[in-house]
This record gives sequence, structure tokens and C-alpha cells, in this order.
Amino acid sequence: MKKLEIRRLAGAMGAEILNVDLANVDEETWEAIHDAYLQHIAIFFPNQQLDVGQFRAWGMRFGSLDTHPYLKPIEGFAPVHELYKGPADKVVFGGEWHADFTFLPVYPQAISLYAQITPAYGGDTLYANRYLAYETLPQRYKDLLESMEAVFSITDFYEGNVQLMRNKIGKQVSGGAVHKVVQVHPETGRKNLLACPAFIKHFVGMTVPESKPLIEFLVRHSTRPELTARYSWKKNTVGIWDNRAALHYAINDYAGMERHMYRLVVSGQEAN
Ligand SMILES: O=C(O)CCC(=O)C(=O)O
Ligand SMILES: [Fe+2]
Repeated sequence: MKKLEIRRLAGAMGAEILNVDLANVDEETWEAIHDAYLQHIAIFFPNQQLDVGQFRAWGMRFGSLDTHPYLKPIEGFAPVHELYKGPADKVVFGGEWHADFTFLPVYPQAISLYAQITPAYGGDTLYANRYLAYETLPQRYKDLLESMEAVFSITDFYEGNVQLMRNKIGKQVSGGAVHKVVQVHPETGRKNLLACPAFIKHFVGMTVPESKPLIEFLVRHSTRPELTARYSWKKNTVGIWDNRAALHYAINDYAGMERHMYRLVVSGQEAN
């Protein structure tokens, strides 16, 4: 196996891997990639030449794939689907800090995108490291949060997002879930903070107004610039991020231009 050539994106998280052809990955290289994914949380592979089937096979190395309840799959390649934002489209998919589908009891492990068309500038994705969010809390907050749970539900944000997308299907998910605020990552065993502003509603045993100040603090803390990385996509880059360790945010700053991604979602497992 050749050693991975890794270029870190920022102090907090994220890395580009420069010397791998995802169409030809032997077992040892796969293990190194998987280690890099767990360590860097979001990893990106520029200049890949995969067909949709190969992209799907890449995703399936991480686990089984989820069918998206709102978006049509690419014909013949379900459940891989597309994200497309055209020059006149106003709404972006994922334009708020979130971890995907945390309004479900079991939420996805990972999201992978494969860039097909990227705007001349803009359309970056922001990521925030949830391990660091936990680790940088003062001990008193860690103690307080250890036993706390929160209610997450699907919100107008997500419904509105998807309503305006082109390749949608009519199905709706109604979601509501209770999660521990301090989560233990099933593979790394590391604690991380789940303060997902798109979907978190209130703490269990507290009303919305009672929860609001602490939620606001935790979200602000989780998304401080020091805890984030930003990725600027180029055509043919494949990226994957660990939805159990990151928040992410799609930046809506390329009005008048096109952005087109293939997308797949790796299924999560029952929480511990
Ligand atoms: O398009 C992006 O940059 C990310 C969108 C998003 O939130 C997702 O794919 O889950
Ligand atoms: Fe997302």
C-alpha cells in the first residue's frame, strides 16, 4: 500500500487525500481511508473518474445506503440521487447548520457527494467538529449535559428546503426523536455534542423557552470558527463526512450559477 498523501484543511478537522484513485482501492488502502475518515471526519478526493455505479460501490464500503424519502434516485442506480441547484433556484439544500436526519431515532452514519458541476466561485460546504465542541466545554457544562436528552423534529427548514427542489418525490417523513446531547461515537468511542440547530427543539423535561438560552449557547459554541473547516468543491471531487461527528452547512452564495452533485447516504446504526 502506498502511504496516503493527506493535506489537512484546517486545525479543527477535514483533509484532502491526494494520491488515491477511488476506482481502484485495495484492502490496505481502504483501511487507511477509513482511518482517515474517522480521524479527520470529512475527507475529500479530488480528480476522481467514477461512474455512478462506482460511486455507489464506494459508498457501500462504509455500510448499507439509505433511500432518501424526498429525492428521486438516479435511474438504475438507486439509492444514489442528485442535488441540483440551477441559476434561477433560490433555495439551497442544507443551508443551515445540521447533522442529517437527526429527527429520526437512528440517523445516518455518513453523507458522500461527488461533484459534477461546480460554480465558478461559492457553493462551499462548512463543517464543524462535534468532538471538539464537547471537549472544549467547561467541566461544569460537561457534567450538566451528561444526563440531558433533547427532542429533535423535522422543521419548516427542511420541509421548505425540499419543497423547492426539482427532483423531489411526494413522500414526506414525519420525524421526531429523542437523543442524548452528549453522544458516544459508535466507532471511535469519543464523546461529542449534538447541538443541531436545524432540528433540536427543547431538552427533555424543559419547555422550549426554558431550553432556548442553553441551546443557543451550545449552537454558538459548536459552530465557532475555530471548530470548523470549509471545503471548496471542484468538479470530480468525491467527499464523505461522518454525520456522527460533524455538523455541516451548505453555503448559498452562487446565485445565477449551477451546482450539481451526486449524493448518497450511508445508513446509521441503533444508538448505544
Ligand atoms: O450540498 C452540500 O454542500 C451539502 C448539502 C447537505 O446538507 C447534504 O448533502 O446533506
Ligand atoms: Fe445535510
